[in-house]
Amino acid sequence: MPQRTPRRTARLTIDAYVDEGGMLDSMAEDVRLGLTAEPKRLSPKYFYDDAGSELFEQITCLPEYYPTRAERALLEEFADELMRTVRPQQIVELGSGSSVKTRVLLGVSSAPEYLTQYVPFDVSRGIVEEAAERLLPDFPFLSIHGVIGDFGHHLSKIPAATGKRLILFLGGTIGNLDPDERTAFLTQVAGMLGPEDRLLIGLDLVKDPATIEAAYNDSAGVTAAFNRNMLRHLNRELTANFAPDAFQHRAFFNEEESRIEMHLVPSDTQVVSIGVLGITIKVDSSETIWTESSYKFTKESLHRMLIDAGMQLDRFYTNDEPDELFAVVLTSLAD
Ligand code: AVJ
Repeated sequence: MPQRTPRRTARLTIDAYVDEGGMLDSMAEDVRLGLTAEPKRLSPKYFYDDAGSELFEQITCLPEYYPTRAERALLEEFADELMRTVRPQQIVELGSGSSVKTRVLLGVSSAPEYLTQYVPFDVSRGIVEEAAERLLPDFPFLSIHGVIGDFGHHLSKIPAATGKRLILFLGGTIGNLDPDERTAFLTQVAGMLGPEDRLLIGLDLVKDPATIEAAYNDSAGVTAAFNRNMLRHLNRELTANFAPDAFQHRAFFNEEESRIEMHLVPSDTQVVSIGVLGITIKVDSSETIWTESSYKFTKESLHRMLIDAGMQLDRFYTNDEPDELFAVVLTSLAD
């Protein structure tokens, strides 16, 4: 049963399976595990409180941060062909956020011929409700069924399709998952697909390290603020006393692992008490707190990732000019 009374109108349903209380408990446990681990780590999902989501929106508009623009250009260029190829009855979007990009797919002229349902799946109820309010008037042929949950526990709550299903996992968020997590997640998503269904993934591509590093070290310092803001989020939710300004932002491209690593580096040893956990942790000046990995793909690593999850590549869409910045890939169950 959904945690909170489902919201229902003729064309809108929202089922919520997570609530603040539950998220706080799992946050506290995640933080205890991460900050007592070696090296210290925190999950990138804790970037996204309201202030963090706002800072991320700013990041997507930065001249150095190419992924969002590159993905949008690809969706605009190939949306018609993509939708005519798949003709989905249901579109499910994992990590839907503001659903701004999704409009490009919902807006193709052929959509009313086959598309009847959009299922935004996100951990934030507010952002799903706002997105639905904006979409419903513009797409009268569509009903929206929002599911508020987290990837790890609530994918099974996604309503069944009555026809072909197209699942979207856009924005390069797949890059945040470490290889094992990625295979486990993709295998779970593969379990939601039948032979006719498709999965569309947005992923960032390996390119010259300077271009990648610039995207995470913007001259305006927005990414640095986004990184430090995680500590403000923890201070508020877990009654901690991190001094965010005592931590430097560091983001570099680890070529061997093909990932951007974002870290918070203490300018000197920090002793932090975390009230909700009743613990005090020391972040030594020689240590860092690893806050995000953002993996970049090649065609080889993409193929390997799909094969490991029992999937196959159908279409590889990438930018011509400037070349191969980002890719949107259409995939299906392996034959
Ligand atoms: C939203 C996860 C795709 O990894 O590029 C942006 C988040 N982190 N700048 C990414 C992010 C730093 C972004 N994703």
